[in-house]
Order: sequence, then C-alpha cells, then structure tokens
Amino acid sequence: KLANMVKRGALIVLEGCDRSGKSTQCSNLVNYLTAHNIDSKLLKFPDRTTSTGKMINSYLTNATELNDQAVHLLFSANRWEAMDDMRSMLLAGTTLVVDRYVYSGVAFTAAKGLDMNWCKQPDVGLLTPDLVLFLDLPIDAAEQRGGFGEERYEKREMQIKVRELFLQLRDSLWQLIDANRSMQEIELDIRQRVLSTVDTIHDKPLKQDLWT
Ligand code: NYM
Ligand code: MG
Repeated sequence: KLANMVKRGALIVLEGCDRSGKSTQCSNLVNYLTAHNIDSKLLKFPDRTTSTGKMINSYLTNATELNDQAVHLLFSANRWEAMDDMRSMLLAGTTLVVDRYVYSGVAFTAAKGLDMNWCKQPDVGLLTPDLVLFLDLPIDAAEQRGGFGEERYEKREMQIKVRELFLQLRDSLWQLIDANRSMQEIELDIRQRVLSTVDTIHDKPLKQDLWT
C-alpha cells in the first residue's frame, strides 16, 4: 500500500535540568540531520508562542502567580494542543527533535512537593517518544556554566530535586548522556544514538499511549 511506503519520523526527546546544554544540542542535531537529508524539525516545550504558552511564560518570568496544580495543567495543555500536528508530521516522515517533554512536566512540579502520580495523569495518552536522551550534568558544573538565570525554578536547591526526580522517571526509552564533556563530544554521542533510532524505526507503529 502506498501509505506504507512513507517511513515515519522518529520522536526524539532531549531532557535535562536547566543549563544542561539541551537547547544547543537540539539545534545542532537538527542542523546535522537536515544536512544529511533526514527530514527533521525542532520543537520546544513549553511552546511560549501559543495562548497557554503565554500564560506559562508570564508565570516563569514571575510576572504572574498561579496555583501549582493550575500551572502544571497548563504545561500539559501546551503539549496536548501540539499533538495533532506532531502526529501528522511524524506520519509524513519528519523526525521531531523535542526540547523538553513530559519528564520535565513531572519532575518540576513534583519537585515542589506534589504527588508524582498525580503529576503524570494529565499527560497520559500523549505521543510516546522513540528515544529520550537525558543530558546529565552535575549541578556544580551547571552553575559554572554562567549560573542559572532569573526565571522561576532556576535555583540550586530546586535543580537538585528536579534531577533526582528526573532519575526516578527513567524508563526503557531513556539513555543517559554524560553532559560534563566538551560540546563536540556530546554532540557526536547524541548523533550516533539518534541515527541508530532513526534507522531502526522501520515499521514500528507510532504509539500514543504514554504512561498507560
Ligand atoms: N517546565 C518545562 C515545567 O515546569 N514543566 C514542563 O512541563 C516543562 C516542559 O519550564 N525551568 C519548566 C522547566 C524550565 C522552564 O523551560 C522553561 P525552558 O526550556 O528553560 O524554556
Ligand atoms: Mg531555562
């Protein structure tokens, strides 16, 4: 069948604490894939351009206050509103490189003391990644990279808790990347893992059953 001739794209997620180098690595990866004729696109959560994203942005920049549960649900809604487009792009053969996903959603809210299982519920049924790369950087090294910014959550104590929670969320999709190396070494490492995932996607169905 004609529909089966298009190989779907891979859903690749990069996760990590603030200052772990995710954003740089995500854009380098997409540039590399594009240069090698692998159709790919960079996405980022939160997507601050949508109406939920604007509310999230105003919360993160301390312009507004929101209840912890409410902002958690906004982060999740910000993902849900992207799902239809993401599914279409993946099925059309585009590999998506996603800067943060549900793991950030759970780790950051649970670090405030909310129940982890409660935190997972709104994301149940989202697209399941093919690969999650966790860029692991010791907090001290992250701080040496110019320190955390001004946004909410960018504090040492918070980041330590977030990292612990991230590690509790590790599942079979995860691969740990030692982010305490040169940018180039990390980039090569990530590239190899992503290429082998893209190569082995074959006719694996795209799943939308996260945390079910
Ligand atoms: N964050 C990100 C959450 O608290 N929940 C989420 O669901 C997501 C996707 O927002 N400190 C936090 C993590 C970051 C902050 O992300 C903004 P970024 O990548 O710094 O723009
Ligand atoms: Mg940040």
